[in-house]
Amino acid sequence: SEQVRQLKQKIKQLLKAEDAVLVAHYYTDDIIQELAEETGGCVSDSLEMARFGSQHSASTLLVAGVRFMGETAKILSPEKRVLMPTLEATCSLDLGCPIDEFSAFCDANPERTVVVYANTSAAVKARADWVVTSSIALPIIEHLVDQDKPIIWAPDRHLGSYIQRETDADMILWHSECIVHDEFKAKGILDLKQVYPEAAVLVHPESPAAVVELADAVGSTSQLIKAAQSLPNPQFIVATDRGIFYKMRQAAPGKTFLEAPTAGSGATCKSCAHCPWMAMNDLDSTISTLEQGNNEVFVDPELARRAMIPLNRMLDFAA
Ligand code: CIZ
Ligand code: SF4
Repeated sequence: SEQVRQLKQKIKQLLKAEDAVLVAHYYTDDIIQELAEETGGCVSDSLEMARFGSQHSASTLLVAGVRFMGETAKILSPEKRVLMPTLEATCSLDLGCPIDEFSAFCDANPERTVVVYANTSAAVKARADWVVTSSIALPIIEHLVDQDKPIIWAPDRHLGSYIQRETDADMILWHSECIVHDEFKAKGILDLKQVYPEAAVLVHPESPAAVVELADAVGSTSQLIKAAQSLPNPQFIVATDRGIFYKMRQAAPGKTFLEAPTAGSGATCKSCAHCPWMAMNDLDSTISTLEQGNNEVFVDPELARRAMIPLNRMLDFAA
C-alpha cells in the first residue's frame, strides 16, 4: 500500500543519514527482509549476520532479529553502534539457559569441552570454548570428535541430540527448546503428506527427533533454502519458521511451500510456526529506532572480551 511504501522510503533515507546498514534474519517479516535487500544490507542466518556485520564498513548496524544477534554483532564490532528495532525480542533458548545454572553445570563437568549455540547470552558465550550456529555445528562437533573431546552441549536439546546421533559424539545436553520448532508434530506432517504425496519435507534440527526422522533434508535455514532450490519436488512441507518462505520463494519460484503442522495449527492458532520475538521487528519500531537512536545494544566489555574468543573460533573455522 501507499502507506507502507512511504514508511519504507523513510527507512531508506534514515539508513543513509545514519550511515547504518540493515542486517536481518530469515525469520523476520517479509517487509523487513525486502528492505534489507533493497538497501544493500543482508538477509541471512545468525552465522552470516555476524560475519556480514563485522565486515561491513557502516558505523551503525541495525540488527533485525532477536537479542542475542544484536549482542553478537556488538561483541564482534565493539567500535560500531549496534541498534535493534526492539530490545525486547528474546529467544526461549537464551531464556532457558541462565548463566548461574549453566556455569554450575560446566563446573560439575570440568573435563568437557563447552559448546554453546549462538542463541545464548553473552555471559553464556563467555563461559564456552566454542560457539556454533546450526549451519556449522556438525563440522565443529566432528572436529572435536576427531580430537576425542567429550562435550557439553547447550542449550537446544533437539539440535544436540540430532548432532549426537549424526556424529556419535560423547555429549551431555542442556535441556532447553525453541518454542517454535518444538511444536512441529510428526503426525500432522504425515497427514499433510497424504494430501501432497510428492512433497519433500524440510526440517530444521531444532525440531523433535520424530519430525527430523521424516525429513528429506535436515539443516540450518541457509541449508534448507538450498535444499528447496536443488530438490525437484513441486511442494515442500517446511518445519521451520515460516519467515523463511520469503527466501525460499525467491530461491525456488513456482514451487509451493506449506507450513509443517503444529499441535495448535488450524483455527486455534494464528502464530504457529512464527517466532513471536522475530515478529516484533516491524516498520514502526525500525523507524523510531533510527530516528531516536534508542535501543542501542551494550555488552559488558569484560564479558565481550571473553565471548569474542569462542565466537572468533567459530568464524575462523567457518572461513
Ligand atoms: O532458530 C533460530 O533462531 C535460528 C535458526 C537462528 C540461526 O542460526 O540463524
Ligand atoms: Fe529462539 Fe526459536 Fe525464536 Fe529462533 S525461532 S529466536 S530459536 S525462539
